[in-house]
Amino acid sequence: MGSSITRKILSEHFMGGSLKAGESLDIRIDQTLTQDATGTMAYLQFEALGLDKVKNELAVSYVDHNTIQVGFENADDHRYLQSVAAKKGVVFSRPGNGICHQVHLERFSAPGKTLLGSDSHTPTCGGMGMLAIGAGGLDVALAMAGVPFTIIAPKVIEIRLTGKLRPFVSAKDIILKVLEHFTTKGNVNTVFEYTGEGVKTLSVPERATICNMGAECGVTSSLFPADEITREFLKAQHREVAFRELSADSDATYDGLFEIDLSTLEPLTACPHSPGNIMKVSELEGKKVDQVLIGSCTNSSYQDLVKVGQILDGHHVAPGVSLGIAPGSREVFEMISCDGTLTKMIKAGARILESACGFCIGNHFSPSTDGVSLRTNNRNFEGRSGTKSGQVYLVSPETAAISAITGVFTSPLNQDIVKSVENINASDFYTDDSMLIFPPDDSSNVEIVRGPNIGQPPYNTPLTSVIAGQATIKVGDKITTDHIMPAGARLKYRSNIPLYSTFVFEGVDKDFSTRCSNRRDNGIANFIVAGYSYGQGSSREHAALCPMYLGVKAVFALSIERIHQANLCNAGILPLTLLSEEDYEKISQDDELKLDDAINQVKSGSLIKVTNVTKGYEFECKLDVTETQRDMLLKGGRLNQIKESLR
Ligand code: MIC
Ligand code: SF4
Repeated sequence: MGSSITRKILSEHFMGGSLKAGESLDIRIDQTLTQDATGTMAYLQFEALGLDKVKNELAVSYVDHNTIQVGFENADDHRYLQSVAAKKGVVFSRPGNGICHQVHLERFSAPGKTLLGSDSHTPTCGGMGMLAIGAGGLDVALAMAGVPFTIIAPKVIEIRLTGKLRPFVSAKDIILKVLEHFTTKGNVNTVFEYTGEGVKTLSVPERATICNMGAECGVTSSLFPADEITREFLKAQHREVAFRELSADSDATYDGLFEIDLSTLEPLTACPHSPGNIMKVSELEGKKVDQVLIGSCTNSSYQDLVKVGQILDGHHVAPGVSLGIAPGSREVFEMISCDGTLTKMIKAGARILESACGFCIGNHFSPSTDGVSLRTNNRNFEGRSGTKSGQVYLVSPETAAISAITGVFTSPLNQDIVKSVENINASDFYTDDSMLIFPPDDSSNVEIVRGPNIGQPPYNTPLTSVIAGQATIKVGDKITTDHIMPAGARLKYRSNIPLYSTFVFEGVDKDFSTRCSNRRDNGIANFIVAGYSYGQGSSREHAALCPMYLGVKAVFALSIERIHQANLCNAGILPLTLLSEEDYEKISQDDELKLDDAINQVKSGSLIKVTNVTKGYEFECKLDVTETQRDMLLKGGRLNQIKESLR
């Protein structure tokens, strides 16, 4: 029986457990990446492990999320990150060098390697044939310490591409098609592996766009083969030496198949407020647009921006539209500035933004009240843009650029303003690594700089035998980590857990945090009750660390997304799955819930008995965790567990 690429990479990195889908598997991590918003906590946790240097092949620390620097906090974080990188043997990518996933794809990705990143879009490098996985900061800190990473061995779904995209239809439309089919729910512990003749028609950056947004389906990763196109990309990046061919065996077996004929695709959009709400752009034709934003780790490659330049050339942004463009990396920025693309953009009236996450994380460029914003990024969760009533639609760069000119939703296929676009694949990138700082061999004189924004990683207490408390909040389905732990204006508090905690569930229930801390201070445990797909979206472990700080002891949900489930366990919060929708319906907010004999229940079983004291009944829920997670839950989290093992 032949192997998929996923199985091949997993076997090469096998460190323990089982490769059988659904079972716990430990793998070796070759490369790690962090970004500043999750990175400060990851390095504080790495420091807490007490190691002199990182132990994995390559660790890179990027600064791309918090580059706004209003107040001292972001700059404090940057200084800490730069100094701790030098001390611990980590490559530091300075602010301005670009978005982590774009820069990593360009400068470090390599076929057949594993990459663990403290950002949910780490799978972007799957476009290079790399098994790239997003995780919480602590898991990345442990990977830097050489500790194997535990996953649930994934199912592998084949996504077979046939045909060729028509001009004006792009990679973004492929992944939106995938999202339409698979939706944002129910794809945990799965890898999407792309096969078929259509693969050969896609460049590495296009493949990366597709892998990037697999994260929105909730999969562990997405993967393309490494072929001649990959070799050409690496050669153009002056890194052909990193190339290795990688393909699935001809008789490889998969756990499912989805076929897409690329030649039949048309421009698509994800409507508010979920990347899974897919419609054809043509169905919205003529709807007024207020804002257009092009960039983010999904669509900011040289190839994307050259197409945008071609569309904007000789035209002007409509009077009712504000257009912002953020090149994904300094390399892309420099290239578009030399080839005339940037001039076309400026002449068209575009506002040129820094090579950073910026608008995507709600750091700036929030739309007006009820404003319609067309964006090329990957997430359109309610409020993420910084405007609760903002209507964010996710589209391709082609759709975004043409709609910026017309001022209304315009399918690039149904217009005669721009006759053609050419797909330009650079054969020689302007590689310049001068914004990467490589760590010194001898770091004994390096001082780690800690400004007042740099706090300490929080610790939980070991599990107690009785956990008695209240359902402090009850929420519905698809609660994202943006709901739990807002970013945007609050992002600068990532390194200060006590302060950041005051904003937990801010946009959902602004009194949540006060209610929680009051109960915690009175010895009452807090519980969160939720529907399906709780914790979807980002890898931010703050969505577990801050609730932990507020005294949340368990989450009861109909299902919990992979990275968030791991973050909850790392924080020592019980991730409990409700067995039926009826069980979910029966619990009301503020009900008193009690877990008796919790230590023995967690030690021994997968089913946990809970009493609803207020309503006077008992129910069971599932504790679906690995043995390591069970142990960390007992010890009050991963940091306690690991520190004990290092003693
Ligand atoms: C996101 O796109 O939601 C983020 C911001 O990049 C997060 C990481 C974070 O919250 O810092 C992610 O995707 O993991
Ligand atoms: Fe940055 Fe947005 Fe990509 Fe997250 S999704 S890494 S915020 S560009």
